[in-house]
Amino acid sequence: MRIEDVSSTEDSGTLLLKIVAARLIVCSPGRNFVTLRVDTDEGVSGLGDATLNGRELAVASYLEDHVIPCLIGRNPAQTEEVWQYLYRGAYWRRGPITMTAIAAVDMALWDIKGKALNTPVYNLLGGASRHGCLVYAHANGADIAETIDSVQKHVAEGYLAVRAQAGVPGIASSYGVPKGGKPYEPAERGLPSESLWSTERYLNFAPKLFEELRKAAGENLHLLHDVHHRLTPIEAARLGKSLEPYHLFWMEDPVPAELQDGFALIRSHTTVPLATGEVFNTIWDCKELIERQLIDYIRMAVVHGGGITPARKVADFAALYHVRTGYHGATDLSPVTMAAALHLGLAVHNFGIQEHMPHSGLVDEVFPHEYRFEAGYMHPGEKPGLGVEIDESRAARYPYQRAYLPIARKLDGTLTDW
Ligand code: GCO
Ligand code: MG
Repeated sequence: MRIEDVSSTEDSGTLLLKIVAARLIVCSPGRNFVTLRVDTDEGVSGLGDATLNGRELAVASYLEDHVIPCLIGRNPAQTEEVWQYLYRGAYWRRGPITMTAIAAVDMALWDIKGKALNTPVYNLLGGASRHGCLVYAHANGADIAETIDSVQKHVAEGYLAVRAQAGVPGIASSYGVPKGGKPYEPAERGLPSESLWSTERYLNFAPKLFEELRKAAGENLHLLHDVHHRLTPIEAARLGKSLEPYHLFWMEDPVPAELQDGFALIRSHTTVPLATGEVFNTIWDCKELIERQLIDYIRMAVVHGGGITPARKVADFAALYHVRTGYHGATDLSPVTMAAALHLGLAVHNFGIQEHMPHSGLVDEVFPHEYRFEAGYMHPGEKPGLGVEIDESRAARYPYQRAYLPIARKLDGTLTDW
């Protein structure tokens, strides 16, 4: 094979497919999703999620204007080659827009590869290492009593792990708490809404919440909590210590993760397991955290971390350092990402847990899928590829609507991390 033949369809074994078209489906069945569909000359097509909450059209343009023209004629079986072409070949690399766009292509190509070989994607990643992926649900409430009710409701549905968030007394709208009895959904149409934050009130309240939750839920339920990047390292250390008696499964995003030495400070004070990475995009955002064993779970999602190809490598790297996976799975990640995460989670040895915030019935109708929940675990299903389709005529009924995540301010008006 000559060097110039590497990107051609020749010489690549039995899979001689060619990409003949790729296009985007942007829809808003309650919330926005950007989906890439890649078609091949053999009639096999694949789907990839390209949704970046609140910045959807930037990724859509990156794909439409810059990536799709480069895909035509390529062999979709060459997942590694195409990934390197889009990552290295752009010269400008990393960042959420770029990596979400590359992830969409990568997912779609794995989907095609699975369908062409007539096997679910997890078989291409090493095969099943477990019977299902342990998932955690979201329990929210305006106060402790409501949160306990919500946890118990999820336990009754079969969940073995639950993330608990509650309204902080004296703060009008706390992170993770639903408004007006609706399920929690952070993105809102119109301009960004504003919420308030007080570290002092939160730090006084959070241990009481988990003390009551442990009493109500017993010792065996896995309890998780998301701090959503709001503390300084020493504040997070205090929170971690105060939560130790309630043995959380993890404390998530205690601090913004730009200054990663902060995690060393937290670690030196508390044994609460730490999870971070939902806003990361490449291994370079988490290499040090993993290598220095400063975290226990890596949350970088398939969709925002460049796809299945790099996520598999990050998981294998993390395994060397006793770090397990705990992928982001909020409702702003489409069912295509949920499926990709489950295929990967079923296969890698160091799977930890998967976030499961179920999509609305409307979203499930637009994206019919094979994955299923049973008794605390999820399974990606046995259908070849990723096992997710898109009903384009339904999707067309829900056109894109601009939406933003909220912003947060301290009680004196200072802008802070949401
Ligand atoms: C989580 C997340 C979400 C994010 C949301 C942003 O742990 O599920 O923190 O609630 O805020 O995905 O788009
Ligand atoms: Mg989070």
